Amino acid sequence: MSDFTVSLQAAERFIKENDRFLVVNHVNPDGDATGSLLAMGWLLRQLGKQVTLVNEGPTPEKFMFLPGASDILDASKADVQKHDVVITCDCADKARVGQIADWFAEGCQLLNIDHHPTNDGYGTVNLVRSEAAATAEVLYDFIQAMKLPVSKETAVCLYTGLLTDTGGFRYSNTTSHVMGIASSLLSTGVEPGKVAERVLETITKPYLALLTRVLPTIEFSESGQVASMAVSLSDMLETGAADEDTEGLVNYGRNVEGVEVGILYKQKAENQVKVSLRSRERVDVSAVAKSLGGGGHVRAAGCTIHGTIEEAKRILSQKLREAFQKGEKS
Ligand SMILES: [Mn+2]
Repeated sequence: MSDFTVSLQAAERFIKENDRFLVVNHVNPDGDATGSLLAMGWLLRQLGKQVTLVNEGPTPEKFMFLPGASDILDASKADVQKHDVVITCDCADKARVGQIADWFAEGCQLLNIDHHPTNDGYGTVNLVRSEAAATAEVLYDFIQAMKLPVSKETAVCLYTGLLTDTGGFRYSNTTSHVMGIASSLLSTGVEPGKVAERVLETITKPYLALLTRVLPTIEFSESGQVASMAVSLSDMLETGAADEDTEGLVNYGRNVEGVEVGILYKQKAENQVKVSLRSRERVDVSAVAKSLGGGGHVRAAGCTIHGTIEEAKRILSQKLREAFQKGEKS
């Protein structure tokens, strides 16, 4: 029996043996985090369980069309409810849940469902498959293993997770397994054009305002292989952009021909910079991020640097020089 099959069975027991669940995802939730959270909610309700779904902040507007999205609590506005049984979706480590950690009772039982290679196995039960394109893929396999039907509500949530974490079925994680799952989700009645329109195509005016400020900040390394852009606190404030509006900006640099690594420096506070890294085919950016206390995937990762944007740039340029040297040796 494979390790993953053992984990599937342990996860099934975890769900069957408990009745009241707190389901959470990571700070600044993306399509996979939100889709998995909601799909887990639908799965548990289908089994007659009591469910509380919570985000650290508000659910991003573009995911509000997902069935059940209006039931997700906003932890920044709700009273803390302590829970003994917790399920985390799409969180590589416990700290990724942010302030929601306050909702975990001491010694709580925790089921960790994820697909990040940097996942540190912090759960009581860990259902983690790093080859999966999305947590939604792991969750679909889990529902299949439990021999449960996939409702249309669950399907649209899972489809959104697959669609966003594969960049619209374009990234190298788009396997035949992913497409097989997508196909079976469509057969429940999911409308792919509508989902793509909502989560991939539609942009907000603050996003456009932010983009016009951030594109001119692009800088290329001497070799032309690294392209970086920066977002300051005032850029966010003056354009009225939300956190979710910075998503995808990093790809503009990475997509320039000849560029291997794209970086976005995003100032979070006077002395705190969130760094997003994307690579094309050679550099393992999850290793770079991990060496700076962050994590992620080989082609998409991130970390937080305590310092100014200029200090973060110096640290990253040193780390990337080393990563390129490693990439050339292997
Ligand atoms: Mn994910």
